[in-house]
Amino acid sequence: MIRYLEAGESHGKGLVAIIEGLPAGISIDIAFINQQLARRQGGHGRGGRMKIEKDKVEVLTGVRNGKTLGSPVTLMIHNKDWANWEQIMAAEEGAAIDQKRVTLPRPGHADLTGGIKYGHQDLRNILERASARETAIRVAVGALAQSVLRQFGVELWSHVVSIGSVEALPDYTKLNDALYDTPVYCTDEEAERDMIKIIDEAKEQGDTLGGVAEVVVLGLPLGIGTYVHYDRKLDGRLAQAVMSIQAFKGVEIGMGFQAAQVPGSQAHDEIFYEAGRGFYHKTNRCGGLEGSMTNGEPVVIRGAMKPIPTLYQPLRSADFVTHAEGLASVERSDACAVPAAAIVMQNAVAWTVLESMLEKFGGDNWQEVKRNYDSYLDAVKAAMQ
Ligand code: EPS
Repeated sequence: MIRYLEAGESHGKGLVAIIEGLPAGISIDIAFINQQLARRQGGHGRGGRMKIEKDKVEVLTGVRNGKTLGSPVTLMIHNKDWANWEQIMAAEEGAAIDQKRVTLPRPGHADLTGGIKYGHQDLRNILERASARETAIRVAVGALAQSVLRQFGVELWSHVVSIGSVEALPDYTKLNDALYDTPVYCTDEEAERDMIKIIDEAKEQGDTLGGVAEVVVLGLPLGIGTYVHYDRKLDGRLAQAVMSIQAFKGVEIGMGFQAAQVPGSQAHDEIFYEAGRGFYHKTNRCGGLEGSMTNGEPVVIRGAMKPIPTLYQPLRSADFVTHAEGLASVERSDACAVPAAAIVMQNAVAWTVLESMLEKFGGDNWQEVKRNYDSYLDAVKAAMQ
């Protein structure tokens, strides 16, 4: 029911998205979108590009006087770095095309396979689109989704649960705005100190670090998603959303992989009933999803990010054109982007949740959606009695 297409190169003019299917009359919080964009740029371990950019969204179409019109919404983020790349990245034919040519593919990046598959001689044509710069526009789209979800009373939070070998003991009472003023968006102060230390060490050695981020979705009613068909299962959709973020190699919901190691008696959430309250659980091992549907508990999802493949101390590679031995290309990189990736994940999850919400409660305008939503909540309440 809602969909979007986004485009843009890392050093091109900017990144754009066209979102289609949003009901009319939804309040759009542009300041909130910009806040999410600023958080994506943050985190200890970010590199030089973030000193150049100050990402701000421009709403080109589909919103008037703070509210959606029901027509496609177009978002744009301008790349400030474009000023330094205008000739090299120009759409027109030009002499600057061979400046900044890339021929030494980075192990772990899209460079080599992309070059062969798309038939390019200059691997810049691959890295420009494969770059994690693209996540800026995904955050803008997801932040718009978050601003809609807040009107349903749904909130999302993200935090870092590990970086390299340092694991945090999460404190869920610290999931609030103040967390994003801290260096690594981690709720465990002792782990935070160790994380900063290993990021600094990795940076000194020209190396990079990955980690695990977690997103918590609060306030979702039960019954979002469905068990009936593979492509509408919410857990499957969430996994796709997370795995499509650059450098993500794993995803877990609730206990995740740990559930595979314990007997069934320790893997499930027993059901209780109390008059007035209805059915409830005392645990949330399933991460708020049973039968691919929300069960009314917080949705908890984790994503594992591998270390960024652009290393200042480059790995061995072979030249794409001459086949000569060499070291992988490096222009600029981040020693660690896990805090930023947590924000990307939060917004990727938000879009997918909104998609499933509007599939169930959709309408042409917000009043219609809200009526559908409220009457469903009444029906759920009645079914609990
Ligand atoms: C990024 C922008 C990129 C990198 C980084 C993330 O900008 P540039 O290529 O100009 O330095 O800083 O992406 C990667 C290291 C990568 O391998 O994709 C951003 O906006 O998040």
